[in-house]
Amino acid sequence: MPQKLVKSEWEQDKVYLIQFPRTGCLPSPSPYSLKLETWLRMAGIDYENVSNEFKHMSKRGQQPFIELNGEQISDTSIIIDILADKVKGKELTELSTLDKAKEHAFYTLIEHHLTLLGFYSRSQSFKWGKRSICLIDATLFGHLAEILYTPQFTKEIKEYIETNAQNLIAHSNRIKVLYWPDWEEIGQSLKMDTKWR
Ligand SMILES: N[C@@H](CCC(=O)N[C@@H](CS)C(=O)NCC(=O)O)C(=O)O
Repeated sequence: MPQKLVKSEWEQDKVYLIQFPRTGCLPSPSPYSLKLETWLRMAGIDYENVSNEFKHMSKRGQQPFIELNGEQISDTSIIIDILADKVKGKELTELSTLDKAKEHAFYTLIEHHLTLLGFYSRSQSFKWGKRSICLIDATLFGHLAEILYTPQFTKEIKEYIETNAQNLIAHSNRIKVLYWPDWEEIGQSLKMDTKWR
């Protein structure tokens, strides 16, 4: 049975990003939402945020998900794959098969084993196309922001990053400045429709 749409009145080709409400520390408490919204901004895709009010979940029982042309699509990897194909040739360059394989390996490792692999991959100078840079950067940022910009219950992980991976801190800060100029405003107002460019 098709899912009931959260956004029942929608515009053709507009991406509706359904995710948790904003929080004071960072735009989303979910690394996957932060990853996806960062990626949408990097890819130059026009989207509108919709709060899930802590109750609307995808058919997988998770958030974030998108609604596009009356259809729900869940899982950030699938969403990004579909949307990347739509904007191919515009903002994101196509990859060779070998680069796709490398991208997939690193992406999966970051997504599932987070930081160490992230540290490693960012310290190498791969000549990847913009498409994989966006995906890996957004994924890494989504996960790292949850550690770097929030109070932690234990200090070990943040201390480890500060001691061993200043490059990653600089990298996250750069993404924050470039793609999240509305970060402070979001934290203060908790608005989902702030202007960022
Ligand atoms: N693989 C999914 C992961 C999404 C995910 O784990 N979302 C969490 C929030 S960070 C969630 O909705 N959890 C609710 C639950 O699993 O009950 C994706 O990439 O979208």
